[in-house]
Amino acid sequence: MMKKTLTLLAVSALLTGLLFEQSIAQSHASSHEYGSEHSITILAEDYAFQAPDNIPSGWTTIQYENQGNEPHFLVLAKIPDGHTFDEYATNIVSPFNDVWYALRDDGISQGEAMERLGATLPGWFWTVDFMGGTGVISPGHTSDVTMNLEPGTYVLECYVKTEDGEMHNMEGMLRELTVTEAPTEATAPEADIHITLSNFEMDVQGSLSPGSRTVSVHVKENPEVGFGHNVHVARLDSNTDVDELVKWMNFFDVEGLKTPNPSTFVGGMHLLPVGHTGYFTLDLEPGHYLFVSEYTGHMGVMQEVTVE
Ligand SMILES: [Cu+2]
Repeated sequence: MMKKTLTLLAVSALLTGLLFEQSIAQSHASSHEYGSEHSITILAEDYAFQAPDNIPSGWTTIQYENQGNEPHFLVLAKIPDGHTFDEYATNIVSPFNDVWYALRDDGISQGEAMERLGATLPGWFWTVDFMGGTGVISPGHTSDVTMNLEPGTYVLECYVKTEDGEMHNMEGMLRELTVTEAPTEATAPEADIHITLSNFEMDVQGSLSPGSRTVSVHVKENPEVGFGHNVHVARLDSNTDVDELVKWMNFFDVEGLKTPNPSTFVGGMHLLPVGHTGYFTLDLEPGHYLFVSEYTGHMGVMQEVTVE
């Protein structure tokens, strides 16, 4: 009996040693190979994010799972030095909500809404760096996005609206994330579809055939007025009204970004700074897709794509 126990211990020690060596070999390999990744999971619920509080800086893959019954996205906003998460909630999210209520309840025009935002947002809002995130993701869907995150204090946010027209960030989808100085050794993934966003065009190039794709999104320029360009990927079916879908993408439209989602949203990349590149994965099936920007889609920053 004693001998058997010892033998088992010896085998177990040997296995542990082997596994230990293997894990060293693996972490060594994954740190240096092209395309290695550091990934975290963020869950979206109605209406909260489940997410870590601290993550390392550098290339980060976020597996974003929408476990709610409503569409959700993820915005990563990097707060400028000297400002805090609480200030972001009070001085930025609240004025947006006030202007949204004026659009919804008082019928002000989109032009008036922009003017009011200009008058009520603090000057430092325009120095917030939007560092990516996901496109709108349908309930039950998952999206992987990869961005290069600099150290700092970030806000995780979703401002899709409920059926009653309440913004999700006001309902609880607003959370602080600290990106620490410690770097990951992950590198950028290799893309097989390339999107370039400029004024006012969305250029989509690459392997638009069925399969698992990695899409790069590069922001070449941003309009002087507004918030910039992002990418949302909607799968179209035979009765999807593309004009209505583009209208839905506009936050400032009274019916815009309001639950329920008018189409199945399967991926995308949220606002990035000019000159930056982010990545997202996409499982393409034969059919029709619309790649569309939220704030600038109705100005032409979109492309319909057919996968044969
Ligand atoms: Cu949401």
